Amino acid sequence: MTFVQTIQTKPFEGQKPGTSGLRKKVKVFAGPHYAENFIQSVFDTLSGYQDQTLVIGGDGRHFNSEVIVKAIRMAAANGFGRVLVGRDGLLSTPAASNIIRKNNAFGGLILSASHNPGGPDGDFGIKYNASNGGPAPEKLTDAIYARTQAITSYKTMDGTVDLARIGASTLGSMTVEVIDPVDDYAVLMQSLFDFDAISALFKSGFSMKFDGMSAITGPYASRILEGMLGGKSGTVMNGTPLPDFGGHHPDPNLVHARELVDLVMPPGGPDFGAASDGDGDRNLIIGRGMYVTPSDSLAIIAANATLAPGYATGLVGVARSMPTSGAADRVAAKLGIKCFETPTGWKFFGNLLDAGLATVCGEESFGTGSNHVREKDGLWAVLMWLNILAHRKESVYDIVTHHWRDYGRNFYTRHDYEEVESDAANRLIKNLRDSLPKLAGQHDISKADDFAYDDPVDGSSTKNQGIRLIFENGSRIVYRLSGTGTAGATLRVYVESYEADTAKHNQDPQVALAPLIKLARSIPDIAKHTGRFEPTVIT
Ligand code: G16
Repeated sequence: MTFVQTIQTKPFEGQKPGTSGLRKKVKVFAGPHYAENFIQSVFDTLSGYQDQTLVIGGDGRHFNSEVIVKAIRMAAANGFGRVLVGRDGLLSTPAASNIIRKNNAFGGLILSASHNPGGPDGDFGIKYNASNGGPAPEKLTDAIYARTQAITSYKTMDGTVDLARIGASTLGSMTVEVIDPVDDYAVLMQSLFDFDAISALFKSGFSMKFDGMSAITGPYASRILEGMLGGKSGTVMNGTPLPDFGGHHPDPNLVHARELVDLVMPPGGPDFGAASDGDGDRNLIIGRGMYVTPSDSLAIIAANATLAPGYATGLVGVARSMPTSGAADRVAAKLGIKCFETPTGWKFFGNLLDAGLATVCGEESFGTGSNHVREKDGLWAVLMWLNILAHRKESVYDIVTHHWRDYGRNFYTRHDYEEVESDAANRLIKNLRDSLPKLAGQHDISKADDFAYDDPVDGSSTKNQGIRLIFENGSRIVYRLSGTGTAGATLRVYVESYEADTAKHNQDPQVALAPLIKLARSIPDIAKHTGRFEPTVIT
């Protein structure tokens, strides 16, 4: 017999969800009651979940299984009727979103700190996704935060939970169903993409490397790319999920996916390279001699999506986060559909997707996805690219350069200043905000503002989402502080400039954007505020 236990607790400071849930160091999460307080605060903020289904899964990082078991016990003690959990507590973020939707679940708890490093000294995270499969909207995350500040107790119960065996068992009066993490996701991908054409492409000798970055996507990629599509063995590298991601930073960008980039970029490398992050929602796309920026990837996907069976009837609209380049806007204009500009954070796409206003969404932060789930989806983007490559029978390089020829090129770069002292970063942003009225008119800046978003579906308004300096020729510099870091502050500086002249398209973005980059550093005097003369990461 198992009994509900009520454990007394006290609020913790700082359990405020950021861009994508609560992210803290493992050591913080491992403190007594820390994870429990947050999970109970989520439950306390929801209503009507009695006897309903909750999906639970995580990216397998250090401390994943411990928190999965805590969450299952608390779900049972709080009155959920059923928990669906991935075997060994594993579910990629997009797969979890799919399982929530497919099973009409009440919602889900996703345990991940995404692309942040793992291991005992790394990061951990928890976020709540609602019944649409998408991250909780701000109204809900604000309410969860308020609850974390007032919580006095949480409910849990004892009992064995065996995550290793597929099948159902009970805990108290709740059913615990352990499911295969990959099955449903693989079926969904098969329904969206032309698997026959992609298989034929692999048969024709097309070569690819997918870097699982020792994170969650490995098993998904191995099953789909090597198992179902016939990519040769070894197509997937670093395909076994490890709790510390092999000591690496599972962020699929040019810096952290160096091993893949060095393999694919040179002459003689494979035809196509791709990677995904810690929890499987981000993607990196490269071809021989061509890195595809996430902003360009979104635009190219939007322009070619009808080649995939799941999108053959066309797109209703496109959405991008504000700092993402305007390349997708040009495609949308040509297609005669709307391009929405939202704040950073996938949660802002949810309403547009639910209301049928957008089909494909993307962010400069290596995230692309569609209305098939309510999260960005790394492997989806890779399969979309494979679908495009299989139908167009051109190289990645040609597809990208032809896209620039047809639409012009939005040169783009992001400079990150990581682990800057928080007060200094906040001061820099405040000074910039204060100087907005006088910036317009200087340096050919036609508009200087702090981005605000009015959600066209629920009318909610979100302010202070990034300082924008927009120049007379349409070039932009954007400043914002990351909402996903766990140490100090990360200043992100986004620089973009449009070039219609094909003869100039082959420049290195750092060269093409050099004058703007100089201005981006000098206007707020980044060096003075942060003591940094160069960014830590350039993408
Ligand atoms: C999260 C969000 C994304 C956002 C990204 C970067 O990604 O889901 O929507 O673009 O963070 O946010 P920031 O610039 O605030 O660090 P992920 O992959 O970490 O879940």
